[in-house]
Amino acid sequence: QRGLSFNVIHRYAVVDKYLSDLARQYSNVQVASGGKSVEGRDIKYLRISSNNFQSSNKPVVVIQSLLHAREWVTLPVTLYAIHKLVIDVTEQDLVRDIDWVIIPIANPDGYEFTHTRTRMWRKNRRTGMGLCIGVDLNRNFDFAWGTASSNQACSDTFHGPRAFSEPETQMTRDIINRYRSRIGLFIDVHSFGSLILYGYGNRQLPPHSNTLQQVAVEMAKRIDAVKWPANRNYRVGNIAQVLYQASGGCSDFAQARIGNKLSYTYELPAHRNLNNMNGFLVDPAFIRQAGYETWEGIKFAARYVVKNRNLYF
Ligand code: 0X9
Ligand code: ZN
Repeated sequence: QRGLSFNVIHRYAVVDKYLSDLARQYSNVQVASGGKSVEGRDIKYLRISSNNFQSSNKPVVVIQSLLHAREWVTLPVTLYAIHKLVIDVTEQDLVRDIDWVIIPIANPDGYEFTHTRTRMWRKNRRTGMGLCIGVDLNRNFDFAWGTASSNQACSDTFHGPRAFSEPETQMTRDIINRYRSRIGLFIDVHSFGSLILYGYGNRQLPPHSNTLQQVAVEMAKRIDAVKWPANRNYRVGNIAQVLYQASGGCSDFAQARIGNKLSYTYELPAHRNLNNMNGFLVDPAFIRQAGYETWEGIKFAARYVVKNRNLYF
């Protein structure tokens, strides 16, 4: 198994087959379906564990990408993590001390639609709301739902008819709830903006926001140290303070459920100095780089969890 190449952004079917192949070839990898999307695609995720995942008591790190369909560069970040945890394992402690849940394509219908029809599609592909299609999955989680989002189906930030109305958000919710007591770190990967954000999207700060801030600052340092092609200048902070108010966010729901542990929304950098180019487009030369440099940050937070596990578990 040589893994997937890092010179293109792979389609759903390619990733789907890859996950199944890994589970067949590596005894520490399980593939599962979290359920079906609106259009009936399986939402697959991996569990990586050196012992039996279910009966293990190691901390769990969850990484998710492509909740927003057009944010293509987020996919190689999770694929790179899988590569370093399964195929090219150079840092054994990461698989010895941690169990991993990785959801590469959280919004498969929207993602395929960006390949076949509309490159800048963001939402899922929910129909039945009149002329407009799609719910913004990152406004559909049950945290302050409906307070800083749109009730208009045509809006790109439409929160849906109710919290967790969508199978895609139910899937992530169920994973969070199932492993809640063991999740030490939850990362929802988005693009773009070079940001590491923590809760909450309504300006309220979690009680351990100092820890969230300090760990994120260290993650950003690790990423910035890679310097390709220049320092990334990652910024860190509360979502509402650094970016804007937003309700129903995935990482906010995760944060509320996992208590004093770590939950972040990552906004990856645009692929290069874009100036007036569109930041969602991906330069092939940046694909591997995005995976590599983001992994530097994730590793820091994952090891922080292991080091401090007595505080959490
Ligand atoms: O607006 C969003 O959903 C995210 N930015 S993006 O450009 N990828 O759309 C940021 C969401 C962070 N908010 C919460 N987690 N509440
Ligand atoms: Zn996004």
